[in-house]
Amino acid sequence: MAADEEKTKKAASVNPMEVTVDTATMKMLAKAQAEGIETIFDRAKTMKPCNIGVEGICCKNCSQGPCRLPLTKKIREGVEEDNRMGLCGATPETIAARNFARMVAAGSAAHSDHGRGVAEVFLAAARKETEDYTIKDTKKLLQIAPDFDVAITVQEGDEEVPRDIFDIAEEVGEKALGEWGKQNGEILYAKRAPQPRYELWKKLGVIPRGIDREIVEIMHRTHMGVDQDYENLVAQCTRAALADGWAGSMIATDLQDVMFGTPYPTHGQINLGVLEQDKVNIVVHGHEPLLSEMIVVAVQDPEMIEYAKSKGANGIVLAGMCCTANEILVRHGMPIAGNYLQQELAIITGALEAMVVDVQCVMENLTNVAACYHTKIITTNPKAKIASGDAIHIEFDEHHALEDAKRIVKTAIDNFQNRKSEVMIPSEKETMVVGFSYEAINYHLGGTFRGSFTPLNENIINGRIRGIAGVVGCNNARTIHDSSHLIVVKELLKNDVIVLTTGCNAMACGKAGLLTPEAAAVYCGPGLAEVCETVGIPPVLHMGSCVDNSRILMAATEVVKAGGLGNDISEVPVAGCAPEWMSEKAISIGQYFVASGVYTVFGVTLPVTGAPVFQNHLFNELEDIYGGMWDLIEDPYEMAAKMIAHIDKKRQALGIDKARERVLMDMADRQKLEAV
Ligand code: BF8
Ligand code: SF4
Repeated sequence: MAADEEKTKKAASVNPMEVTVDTATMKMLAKAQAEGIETIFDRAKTMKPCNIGVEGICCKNCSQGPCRLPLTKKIREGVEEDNRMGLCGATPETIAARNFARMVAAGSAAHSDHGRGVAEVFLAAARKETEDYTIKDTKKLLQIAPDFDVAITVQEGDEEVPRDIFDIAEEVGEKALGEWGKQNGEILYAKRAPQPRYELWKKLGVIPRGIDREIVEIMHRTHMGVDQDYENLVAQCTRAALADGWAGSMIATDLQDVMFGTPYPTHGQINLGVLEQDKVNIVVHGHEPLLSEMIVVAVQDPEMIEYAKSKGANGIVLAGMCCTANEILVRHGMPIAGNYLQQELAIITGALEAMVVDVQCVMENLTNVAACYHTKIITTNPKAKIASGDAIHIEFDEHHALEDAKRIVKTAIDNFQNRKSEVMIPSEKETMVVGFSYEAINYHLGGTFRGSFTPLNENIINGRIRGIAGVVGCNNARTIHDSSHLIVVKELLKNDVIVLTTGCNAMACGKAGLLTPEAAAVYCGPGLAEVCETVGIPPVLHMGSCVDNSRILMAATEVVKAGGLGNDISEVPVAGCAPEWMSEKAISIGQYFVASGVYTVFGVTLPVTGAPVFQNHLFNELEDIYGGMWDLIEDPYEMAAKMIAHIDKKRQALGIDKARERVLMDMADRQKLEAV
């Protein structure tokens, strides 16, 4: 009893209004507190992070440590010399760089291992070893085949005829899978980058040889007593990160598109209000669409719907959580229940029959919360089981994928009659238009006859659009849920910067109504509003999940190719940010954006601040090397301002800054003018 009371007391300690800007989340936190359920929001208040770890200067790479090297005020101010070192002599620079590199390795591994799984299933589909997956988007297959040096025609006598689609797919699958184990040479997609970028990487010797090799090499180099030169470590970070963005993630995106369809604009709904009281509710949570694609099919099976009715339910709702949600949203318009910090809250509605999880961003606490309700947590991936609580494991195998999916759906239906606590589903749900792959942007902006990025470039050159921002990344319990995401995006829109989004930022934008064409008139400066209204697009373009950040790389490349905005990504008026990042994947993404020439700002904290020389390398020196660099800015207004300043710097270098001045002024200026 005393323990229960303690739990309730702890749970009551956080004020829902102070930790999120999302009203559905506030309501569910209030319900959690009333029912004595502790969530991540509560623990973020009661459990403080370690100051030394936050700054990146704790080394535990051997058992002589952990060696902790706090940065004192005197050292920071230059009053005292910085002669901090670990037992072995490792400097703060070495320690922070090694820690940073290991985050890149983990992030790149997570995305790339996802890609490997996709490539394996793709190959099984190409070889017709599975009935459940097939080659859906042949156009995209033909488009990517040349990048793998795969012929799309064959010689028949004197004639060159189209090659069998499944033969092409099999060779593409084999070549793609080969990218992981390659020991020498270059990843094949490196050549997709603008020519000068490719040449720069080649000159610097940072083109990844093979995906696995670069990740393993980070683990070797960061072992005790190996690479003790932070610049050399950062070069290896680049190799592993490029192996993520331009290989592991990009292959995942492409092969998923070929198997499940390239996203084109579609409608969707988002927030906890998508769950329905009288229906069986299933949430798929995690990252790989292989299983969720099958569950999408399973829940539409008339037999399953009948079965749900036989149990007293009015049908089945399938909703997504985290990036799995983005995957099934952009391809099928399936609803999203919420982003990362809402995963526990979906269970707290009391209306969730099953949460089906695979890999990444799945909180272990889900099982503790589920124990207070009837919800079944179902793990599906042999790499990702949960020891806490009563998770059930239904392993997913691509050879009988649909059968597995039906078993999972049936388990959820069987659980419908077990609801015990009071059900409370918040009413919040927003509609949105999503699915802007770069192919879709091409088509939308280019008009009916021929797709092209030229109109986008023209509008950037004439100043209606000031520049492009990629706003991506997670939620983080150390900062107000969704708040920084929305402030940064709204500031950018107000200043005529078009926003490309993925991951949990995309969901924050969706919940706030920013992913609708109507949002343009409300939030954008006049130039951007005019373009969005003419073309009929939202000012924030949802491009998919976190592996789909590769789509942003390709969109930036298309902008370069369309001409008029420089010869390389680093010359385009573009900036990126992750205002509420938390995952190691974000660090890998940040590094591949920087190495691709993009100014990239992170919010919250960055574990480099305890090593000023290393930090300076990332924040300043990298600009001379790659044309892109890191930054850390906690305040979202300042973050947007610095991104805009960078965009303006690029406009000036291109000589198009004058055009902009003639065309318009920003909202703040107009308000000032009106005030006068
Ligand atoms: O890959 S944005 S919290 S869900 S890591 Fe995770 Fe971060 Fe969300 Fe998707 Ni991406
Ligand atoms: Fe300490 Fe060096 Fe061991 Fe790190 S590697 S824990 S700095 S002795």
